[in-house]
Amino acid sequence: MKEYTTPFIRNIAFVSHSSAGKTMLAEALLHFTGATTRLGSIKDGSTVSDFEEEEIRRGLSLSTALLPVEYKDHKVNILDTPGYTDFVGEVISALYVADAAVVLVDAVAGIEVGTEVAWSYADRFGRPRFLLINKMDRDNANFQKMLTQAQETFDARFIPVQLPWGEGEAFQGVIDLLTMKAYAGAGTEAQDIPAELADAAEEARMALVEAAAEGDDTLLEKYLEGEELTAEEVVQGLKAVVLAGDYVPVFVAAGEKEIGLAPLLEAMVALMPSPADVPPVKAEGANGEEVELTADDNGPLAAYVWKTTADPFVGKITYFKVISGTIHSDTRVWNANKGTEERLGTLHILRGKEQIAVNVLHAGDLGTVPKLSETGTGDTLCDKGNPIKIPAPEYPTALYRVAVVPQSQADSTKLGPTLTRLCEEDPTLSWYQDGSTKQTILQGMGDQHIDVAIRKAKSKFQLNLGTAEPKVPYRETITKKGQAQYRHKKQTGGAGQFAEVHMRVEPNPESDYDFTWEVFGGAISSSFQPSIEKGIKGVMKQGVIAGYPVVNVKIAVYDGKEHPVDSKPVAFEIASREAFKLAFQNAGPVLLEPIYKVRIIVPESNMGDVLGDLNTRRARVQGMDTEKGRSVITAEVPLAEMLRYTTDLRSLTGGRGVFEMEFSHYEKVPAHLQQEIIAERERELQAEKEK
Ligand SMILES: Nc1nc2c(ncn2[C@@H]2O[C@H](COP(=O)(O)OP(=O)(O)O)[C@@H](O)[C@H]2O)c(=O)[nH]1
Ligand SMILES: [Mg+2]
Repeated sequence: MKEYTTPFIRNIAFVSHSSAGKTMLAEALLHFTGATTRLGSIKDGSTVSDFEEEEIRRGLSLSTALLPVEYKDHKVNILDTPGYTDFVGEVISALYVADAAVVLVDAVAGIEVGTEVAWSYADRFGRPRFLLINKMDRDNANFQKMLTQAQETFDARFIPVQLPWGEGEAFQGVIDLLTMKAYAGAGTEAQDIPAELADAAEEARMALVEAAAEGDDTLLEKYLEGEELTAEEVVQGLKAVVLAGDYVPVFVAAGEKEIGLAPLLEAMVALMPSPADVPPVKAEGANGEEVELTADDNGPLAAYVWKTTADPFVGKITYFKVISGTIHSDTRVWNANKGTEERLGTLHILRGKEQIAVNVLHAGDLGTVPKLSETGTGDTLCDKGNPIKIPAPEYPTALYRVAVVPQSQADSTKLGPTLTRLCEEDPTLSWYQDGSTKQTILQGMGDQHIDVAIRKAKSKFQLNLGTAEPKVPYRETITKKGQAQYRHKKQTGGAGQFAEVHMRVEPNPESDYDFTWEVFGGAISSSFQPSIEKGIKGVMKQGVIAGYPVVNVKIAVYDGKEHPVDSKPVAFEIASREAFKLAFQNAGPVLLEPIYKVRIIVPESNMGDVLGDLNTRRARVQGMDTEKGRSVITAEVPLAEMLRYTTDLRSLTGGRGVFEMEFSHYEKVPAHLQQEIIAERERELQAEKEK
């Protein structure tokens, strides 16, 4: 592949709800520009973009693919993202390194939840964007209806740059308002606009020119004085309003039918920013000072790692964007986040899974490098003499958890390292060992997300995992003062054991554990204090009433008895364990449960159902707000009621609801539920005994 310098590079993310045709459009663009000789299909699993085993199996993009399209001396790096909301992490990473986005809308299905999610992240990162009404060949495709829907849904001004030439079965090309020409099929040849569309085109052209004039004061003056703007001036003005986010230009296409490709590519090259056209990236310099980076070959080297994949067959691949400077094959770079040097081998440009070796990548370009051992997603590669850290974007917190269970002894050994490797690839996937429930928890954005991760563990790392319901990490504490004493005595035959401990416990909101020694007059030698504390801490870990860790207690040992010969540390440990359990039982023990702050966004028409459902989940609704047909509900809900909410909300709203949640605090479990949990624990203990 040719070497491309900054002005000739475009980094463009294709984003939308699943199935709007992103992958097929990218496939069509590759085919049209001669990168491939044959148009792949989703049905056959033969697209360049969806090459992973799981993607082919599901007919669905699961991760972002890089697809460089070469057109008229330019390289358009398409980032084809997944649309299914479980994989939103991939969309976030892609939009973070893209300089612009094409938001696709299915011309029949219209704007869907995935479209809105992608739109909101494009807003967050300030990405200029196109709206593309795609699949215009479908029966009942309706350009005007989609345009109106976009205007009603999004807070933006839309300006058509193209009109469809026919709709549905009659869709045969695009009317381009920049050139005022019609383009049939893929659109390599300009022809006159058909007479029946001429008036509509004239009218739309006027609106377009007016929007373009806003891009520049001198243009606006010229326009207001009634002078014609030249074709270059219209493009220049339009590029300015697009970059500023003042307008979202609207296009039409049918990727699978290869209609509208050339005019779209022309527009991407002409109207979308090169990496040098966008605002500088704010990063952190060697002494924590802020540095601003622009896509300049002569700037300091700063390459941001936005994705890594670890495949046992292909090895590790690090995806980066050269934010500033140039990067060369076979050199050494400094990983500023890890504080370590990495040796770069051959740099690559990726096209789907194909790796194309290159010697150099210029500022703004996207590339990959194999086998970096220390570098992970979110790191910055730079010069050792000029360390720079580019901040990573924020990813949503987990919404869905499962407990994973290794299927064999061999799987047990591999569990930790494999989960760690899987999670390194994906900032929205994480795992931990829950100390209180003794489960290994894998958490992510939804059931499909977790399902894919578990399948990957099996196919790539030969790790077989079963799943189980995750238990809620309850905690135990007390509500009032309580005391007890316990005598441990074993003095028949051989060496005897003797210890007696008197203990008081009380609630302690300040900290989990507080111990005081109030034994006076030598009733217990203070040398036994460590054993007594050890006994208490052991019980606190295991729990007293339902097997969950004990928190927020203040303990005082105020009296006891010892025996000159038979008192030993172990005897005091046992006595203190039992004394603590008894005192705890006397102190109004309760279970605490984690409460999460939840924010739910649903169509207004689903609001009643969603609120009704929240009522059955012991939720405390804290706010409701409706804007542009969408309702936002905020509530505090016990985690126990949220374990399968991703699936439940999907079915409540026909897939049109989204939510986010984060841990807030622990709260007392209602008494009747507490009884159930304790009973469940007793059944478990019984079952363990019988084993
Ligand atoms: N009628 C029609 N169908 C299309 C078009 N583009 C894609 N499709 C079909 O829509 C489905 C989803 O396409 P895909 O490219 O995977 O969508 P993505 O999820 O946005 O990547 C597939 O069955 C495609 O064959 C198009 O231009 N017209
Ligand atoms: Mg796709």
